[in-house]
Amino acid sequence: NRLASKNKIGSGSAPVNIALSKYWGKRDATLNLPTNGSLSISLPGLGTKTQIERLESQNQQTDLVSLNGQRLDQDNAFAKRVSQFLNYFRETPQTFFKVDTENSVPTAAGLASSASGYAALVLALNDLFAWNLDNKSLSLLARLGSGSASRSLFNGFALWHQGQQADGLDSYAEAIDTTWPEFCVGLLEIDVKQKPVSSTQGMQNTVETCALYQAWPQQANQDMQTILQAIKDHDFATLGKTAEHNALTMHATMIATWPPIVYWQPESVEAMHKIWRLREQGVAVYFTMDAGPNLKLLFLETEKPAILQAFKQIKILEPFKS
Ligand code: 2P0
Repeated sequence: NRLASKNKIGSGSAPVNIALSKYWGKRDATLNLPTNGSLSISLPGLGTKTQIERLESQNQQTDLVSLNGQRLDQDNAFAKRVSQFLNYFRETPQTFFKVDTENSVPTAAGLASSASGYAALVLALNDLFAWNLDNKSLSLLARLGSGSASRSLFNGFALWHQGQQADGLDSYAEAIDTTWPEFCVGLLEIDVKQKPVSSTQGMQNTVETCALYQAWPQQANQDMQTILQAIKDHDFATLGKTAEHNALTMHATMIATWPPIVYWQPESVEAMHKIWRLREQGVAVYFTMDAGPNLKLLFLETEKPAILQAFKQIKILEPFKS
């Protein structure tokens, strides 16, 4: 019995990741198969810790899902999505789970909590059921929970292969075998409230209504290759330029969706202009943005003093060192 449980409680933790070349659009919405590959860096110290156990009581007819110490109602959107994912793993229809999730990032604010969330949940399931799965299999399973979660099993740079197969078994992420200890990411939080349009819904609307979207998959795959090479060469200028252009191209497709998806706030645009001014002054800093108003600044450790001076409220994260 492959589902024989060895451990009473399974636990797992995973970091958030920031895509340098983005995932936006699915060719299969059930399996979370993307229209293009993507590439990310994970952030140390930010992420999700999850514990899972099987509920033994016969009277228990639902999963029990908690987020940051608070039990969620059954009809809560987060709890429903977790339960739906757990349907893949029930030994019988009567098997229910207790899931406790702690996020060290604001949930659903464009800081990729679903990525670390489903990666941590898959690691917790792997522990509970004593599967001993390899990274590829863990990544495939995490992808079924949330596309970007496929990239959150790794500590450094990761590349999620688009894949070609209809069954999705070739669409998983792998670590990029390079360290770059000087590479920094700064979080510029503009607003951490729940976003108005979920990524899942937003990308679906973009695929369906945005004429510009036609150009996206090819551009994104090309950007991914350029950034992969730049990481191997430690060529920061090429990485920064390509990542920023990639993010703005993705946001252009969002804006050209109907109804329009504009995650930016006025302060987001203000910060962009500030970054462009800093670059004119010779500071090598670039930005990327996801499905929210916050900016993630990309720079090397040598620029840290200039960044701290320009952005008082920034949270600087150095990469994983090993
Ligand atoms: C990314 N985002 O590559 C892109 C950039 C947001 C903008 O992956 O429907 O939560 O769960 O597969 O992974 C966010 O989308 O979407 C995301 P689902 P997901 O990081």
